[in-house]
Amino acid sequence: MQASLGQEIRQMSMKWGADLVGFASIEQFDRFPAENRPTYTLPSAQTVIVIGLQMVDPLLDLWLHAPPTTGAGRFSTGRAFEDEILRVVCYRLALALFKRRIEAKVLPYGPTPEKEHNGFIYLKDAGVLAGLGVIGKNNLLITPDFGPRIRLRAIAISETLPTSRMMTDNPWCATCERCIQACPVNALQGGKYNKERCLTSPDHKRPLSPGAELWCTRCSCVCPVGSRVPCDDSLKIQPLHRTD
Ligand code: B12
Ligand code: SF4
Ligand code: SF4
Repeated sequence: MQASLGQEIRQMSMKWGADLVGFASIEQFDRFPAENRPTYTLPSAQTVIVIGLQMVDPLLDLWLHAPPTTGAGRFSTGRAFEDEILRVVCYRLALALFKRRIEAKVLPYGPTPEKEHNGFIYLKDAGVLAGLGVIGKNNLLITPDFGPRIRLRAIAISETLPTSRMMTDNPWCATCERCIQACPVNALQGGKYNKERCLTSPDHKRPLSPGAELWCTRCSCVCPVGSRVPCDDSLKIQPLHRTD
C-alpha cells in the first residue's frame, strides 16, 4: 500500500482547491447496483478518491445552461461554478496520476436525460465511505468542518491506497430538527427524505437569467454544523423572469 501516494494526492488536491479529501476501497461499493459502482467506469478500480469543495455562497451553486436558443440543449449542459472547480481538481489529479502510469477516471456526476445508466456513483454515500462525514436528517452528507455545505466529486484509480476511517457517530442530529422545520414542502418529515415533495419546492430552479438558475439550499443553509461561513440563500437580486 502506498501511504505516501495517498498523502501526495491529498496535498495536490488541496493545492488545487479541494477542502476535503477521503479514500474508500473498491469493495465498499459492492452494496450498490452494478451500474452505480466505480468499476462500471473503471473496471480495474481499487480505490475511490472523494473530493469535497466547501459551498461558501449559494450563488456559486448556480446552474448554468446552454443558451436557450432551442428547447433541446437547454437542460442538457447544466453546470455550476462549484462543480466546475471540482471537475478541474479531479481532472488535474487524473492527469497527474496518468503521468505516473496509474489508471484514473473521474466518475460521472449523475444520470443524464440521454443516459440513465452512465456509471454515476452515489456521492454522499461515497463521502461516508471515504470518512468525510455522516448522513444527517437533511439526507445530506454532513461534515465536521463544513456541515452539509460541501459539494462532492470522485475519481476511481487502479492503485490500492490506505482508506480513510469512517465516522460511526452522528453527534449533531439527535437534538436538532432545524432542517426538517426549514423545508418549505415538508420533504424531511417522518425521518425519511421524500424526493417527490422536494422537487415541488418553490425554491428549486429559481431563474436569475434566461440561462441561469438556483436550486433550493434551505436544508443545508440552516444546519448549525460547521457553519463558520454565514449562509443566507435569500437573494438580494430579483429574478429576471420565470420560465415555468
Ligand atoms: C439526483 C440528485 C438530486 C435529486 C434527487 C435527490 C435524491 N436523493 O434522490 C434532486 C434534484 C431532488 C436533488 C436535490 C438536492 N441535491 Co442532489 N443530487 C442528485 C445526484 C445527481 C444523485 C443522487 C442520487 O440519486 N442518490 C441515490 C439515492 C438512492 O440516494 P438517497 O435517496 O439520498 O439515499 C441514500 C442515503 O440516504 C444513504 N445513506 C443513509 N444513511 C447512510 C449510512 C451509510 C453508512 C451509507 C453508506 C449511506 C447512507 O443511503 C441511501 C441510498 O444510497 C447527486 C450526485 C451524486 N452522483 O450522488 C446530487 C447530490 C446528492 N445533491 C446534492 C445537493 C447539494 C442537493 C440539494 C441541496 C440541491 C442543490 N442545491 O444542489 C438538494 C438536497 C435534497 C436533499 N435534502 O437530499 C449534493 C449533496 C452534497 C452533500 N453535502 O450531501 C450531491 C452529492 C451533488 C454534489 N455534487 O455534491 N438532488
Ligand atoms: S432541498 Fe429544499 S425542498 Fe428539498 S429537502 Fe431541502 S429544504 Fe426541502
Ligand atoms: S440541521 Fe440539525 S438535524 Fe438537520 S442535518 Fe443539521 S444537525 Fe442534523
